[in-house]
Amino acid sequence: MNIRKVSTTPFNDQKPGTSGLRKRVPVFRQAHYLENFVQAIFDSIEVPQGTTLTLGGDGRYYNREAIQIILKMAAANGFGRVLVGQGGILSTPAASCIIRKYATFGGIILSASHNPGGPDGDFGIKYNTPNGGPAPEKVTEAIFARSKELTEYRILDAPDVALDEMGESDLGGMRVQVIDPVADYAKMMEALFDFGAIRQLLAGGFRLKFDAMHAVTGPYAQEIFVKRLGAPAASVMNAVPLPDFGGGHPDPNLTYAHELVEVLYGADAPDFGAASDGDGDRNMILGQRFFVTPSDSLAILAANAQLAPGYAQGLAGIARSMPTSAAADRVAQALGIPCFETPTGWKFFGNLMDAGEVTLCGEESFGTGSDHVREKDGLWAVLFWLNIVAARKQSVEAIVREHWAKFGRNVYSRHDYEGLPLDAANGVMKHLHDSFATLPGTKMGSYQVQFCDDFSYTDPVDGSVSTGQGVRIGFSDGSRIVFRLSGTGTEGATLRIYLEAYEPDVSKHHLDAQVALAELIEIAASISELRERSGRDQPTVIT
Ligand code: VG1
Ligand code: CO
Repeated sequence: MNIRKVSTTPFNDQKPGTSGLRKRVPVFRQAHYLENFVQAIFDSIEVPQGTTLTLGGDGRYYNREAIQIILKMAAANGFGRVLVGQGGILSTPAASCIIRKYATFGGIILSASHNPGGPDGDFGIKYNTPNGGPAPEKVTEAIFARSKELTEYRILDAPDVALDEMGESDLGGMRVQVIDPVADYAKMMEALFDFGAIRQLLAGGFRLKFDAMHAVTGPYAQEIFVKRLGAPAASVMNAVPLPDFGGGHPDPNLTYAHELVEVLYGADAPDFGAASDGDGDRNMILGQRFFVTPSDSLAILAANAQLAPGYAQGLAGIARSMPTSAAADRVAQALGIPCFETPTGWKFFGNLMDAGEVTLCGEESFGTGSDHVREKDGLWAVLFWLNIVAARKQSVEAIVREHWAKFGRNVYSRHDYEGLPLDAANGVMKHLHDSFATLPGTKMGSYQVQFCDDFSYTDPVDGSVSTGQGVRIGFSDGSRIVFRLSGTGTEGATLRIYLEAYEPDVSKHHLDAQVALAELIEIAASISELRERSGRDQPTVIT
């Protein structure tokens, strides 16, 4: 066995963000860049000799090269076995499923999620712990600290491993097991949902359209929707994963999934539409000419959970990220179960799920999931919705409207300002902080500011504290504006403005969210001085 110790110097920018380290492909392709970060992971997690690692990615540009490097580094760092998805592919929720099912010593997932791919696109890497979830902050901080002091990394000198056929091979004494990326995951979905009822729904003429956006979920969707549930092959569009996602932006929202949106809002629209992102953990749910806000989706799944076999015994609790609307809180209250509010990012849900405190989790950013894995899960959410539609025999729109009639509507929207100069974005956040003393009590149109703060979270399980998680402006009627800077972008800054107003009056539930939130949108612009500071008067993306 020929292990090479390669001298290196640290990079100073390997700080993981909301979900792992994300950089442009050319950054990752610099000599030693990926290797340094992988060595920093291995050094921080103290790999037990001979243990097993899960490895896979969303198939984006540079996935294959990175997998080969990581395999050789795993062999040189004492792993005894690596489970790697065929072709180097594993969706994020499937990777979480594999880590848990085979009790591996965590896993490395290669993805920049919804960010575009290609030679000049984005690439990303993150470590998931043995519970299957994204490493918590104390682990990512240790990785970052280690990355700043590395002087060498270890890698095996060996030819590349064949990844396209399933089976086992030897790599310098370490076993490489190429596994089916879909089978274990599909089996798990079958155990959670009523496939018989969904099959019947589809056989009865209910039409489904799923957009895989040329990203990782194509093969998963074909296996589950077409093969196991009997949907026509044409139900899955953009089903072939491509390293550059066909030049698209694999983010399942009304802006970037416009191809699907046009179908669902067109003449002869199908009954149900859905899309997932680059790595398969996000979901967008559409009815015929109807969009389900992710915050509402979480609340509706919670309210109807007992209709799915996997959740028939009820929910222990619900957790949502802070900027997600309080629609789920109302359901939790009605069910008499706890509801937790965590910072943005799935890594904050892990402890709550491990402790058995919550069953369902969700984020406004098209992320929903449960304790079946420790990641958000796009296809899981789609199947959950199909299960509910099959059981209730109602359209998506009817289910949402009934929900609003019962619980009231948390009217919600997020406005993203992408690619802002760093100075302008930081200036907006500083200005908001500087206004904390004067804002409370201020009247603005029909609203009055009740409180403002910068959200901080104390994990109820391990007591760890996370500060600076977003500026909240709360109004006396329960409406809310939240300002946050994105932690997943790779260029400039992205400012996210989250807007929420509660509307109990059914006669106003038909209003478009942008109309219903118009006054709050203006207030957000004025208290942040966003237009003056950035020169922008329109968001890049509205969800
Ligand atoms: C965004 C979302 C956040 C999500 C994260 C990772 O982070 O807002 O809710 O957990 O992406 O999702 P940020 O810091 O850019 O707001 V994914 O599908 O990109 O792994
Ligand atoms: Co994702």
